[in-house]
Amino acid sequence: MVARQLQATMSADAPKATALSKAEKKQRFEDAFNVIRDDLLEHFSGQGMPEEGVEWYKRNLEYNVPGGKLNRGLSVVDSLEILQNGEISEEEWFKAAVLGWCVELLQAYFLVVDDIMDQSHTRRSQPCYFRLPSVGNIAINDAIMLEGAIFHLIKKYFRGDPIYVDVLEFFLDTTYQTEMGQMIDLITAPEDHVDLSKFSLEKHSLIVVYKTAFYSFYLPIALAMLMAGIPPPSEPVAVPNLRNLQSTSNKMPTEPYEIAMHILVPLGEYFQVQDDYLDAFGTPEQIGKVGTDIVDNKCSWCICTALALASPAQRQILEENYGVRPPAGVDGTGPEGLGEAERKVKEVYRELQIAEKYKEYERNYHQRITTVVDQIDEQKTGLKKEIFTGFLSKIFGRTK
Ligand code: DMA
Ligand code: MG
Ligand code: MG
Ligand code: MG
Repeated sequence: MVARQLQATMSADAPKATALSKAEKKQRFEDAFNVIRDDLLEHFSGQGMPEEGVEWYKRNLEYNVPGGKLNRGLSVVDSLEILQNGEISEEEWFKAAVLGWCVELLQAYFLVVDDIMDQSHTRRSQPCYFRLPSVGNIAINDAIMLEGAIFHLIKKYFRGDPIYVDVLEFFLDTTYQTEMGQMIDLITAPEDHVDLSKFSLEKHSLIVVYKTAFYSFYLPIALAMLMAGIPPPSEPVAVPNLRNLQSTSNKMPTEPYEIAMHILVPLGEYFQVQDDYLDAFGTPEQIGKVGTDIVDNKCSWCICTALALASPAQRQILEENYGVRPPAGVDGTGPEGLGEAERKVKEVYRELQIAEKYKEYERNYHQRITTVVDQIDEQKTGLKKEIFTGFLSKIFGRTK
C-alpha cells in the first residue's frame, strides 16, 4: 500500500512541480502526508503494537500534524525548487516533502506541549489536543512521539545520503534553541507573580528569536539549501546581533547560511510579533485560537509596546489587570466572553493605539527585510532572492 502510494507520488509521468498552481502544489504536499503517516503506522505496527495503539497513534498524527497553514513545510519544497531553477526530480521532490513534513512534525510537537503550558483552549479551530477528554496528560507522551517520528523518517529516507548528519544536526540544534526560547518565555511569565518591569522589547526579541525564528524560518530554508548542494557551514552560524535587528546596519555576511540566518531571524521575529498582535486583536474565528497572552502574563509585543508608551495612570491599570486569571469558566470561548481584567488591559491597548503601532512596525519591517534581501549576490552565493521574498509575501499582512 505504502509502496504503491509512494510510487504514484514519484512516478515519471507525475506533473512537473513548477508547472503546478499554488493550490495544486499544496495539495501534492498534503498528499505526501498520507505516505509519511502510513510509513510511521506501518513501522509502529511492525513492532508488534496492538491495533488500539495503531489507532491512537493515527489520531495523534491526524489531529496534530496536517491542519495548519503549512508555510514551514511547504517552504522546504518551494525553496528547493527555486534554488534548482525548477529542475527537481520526483525523488528529490519527495525527499524535500519528507523534510517539510518533519518540520511540521516538529511544529506539532511544540504546539501540543505549548498549549498545555499556556493552558490554551483552542488551536486550529478545534479544542487543544490535551483538552480531549480521552487524552489529557497522555498528550505529553504523544507530543514526544511526534518528535521521535522526525528522526525515524530522516533515518528512513536519508541514511546513507551525504547530507544525513547535517540534516540531523539542523533539527537537533534548532530544537534545542526553541526549547531555550520556550523556557525564557515561561519563566518571564510566572503565574503567581506579575512584575511588568521584567518586560521590555529587548527581552521580547530574545524570546521570540529563540522560540520561533530558528525552527520556523531558518530551519526550512537551511534544509532546502542542504538538499540543493550548498555546502554546510564549517563553523556554527552566528546569530545576528539581536539588539540591532530593526536596523539595516547589521553587516551583510558573505557565507550562504549566514546570509540566510541574517534575513530569516528578523523575519521570524516579525512573524512572532504578528502572532502576539493577533493574540490580542484577532478574532478566534480568524486565528483559530483564543488568545491567552494577557491572562497568561506573557511578555508579548503588545504589552512591551504599551509599557513604553503608557502614562502613570495607564501603567497602573496594566499592573493591576495584566496576568489576572478570570473566574473559572470564563475563558473567551463561552458567551460570557472575556474576563473583566483582560477587557481593561485591552481598553488601554486601544487608548495607546497599539493596533496602529503594529501596522507601522509591519511596514517598517517589510521595508527593512526587502532592503537586506536586495543586497544578496545571487551569483556568488548560489542563493536566490526569491526564497526570501516568497517567504515574506506568504506572511506579510497575515490575519491568521
Ligand atoms: C509559540 O509561542 C512558540 C512555540 C515554540 C510553539 P506561542 O505560545 O505564542 O504560540 P501560540 O500563540 O500559537 O500558542
Ligand atoms: Mg501558546
Ligand atoms: Mg507559548
Ligand atoms: Mg501566541
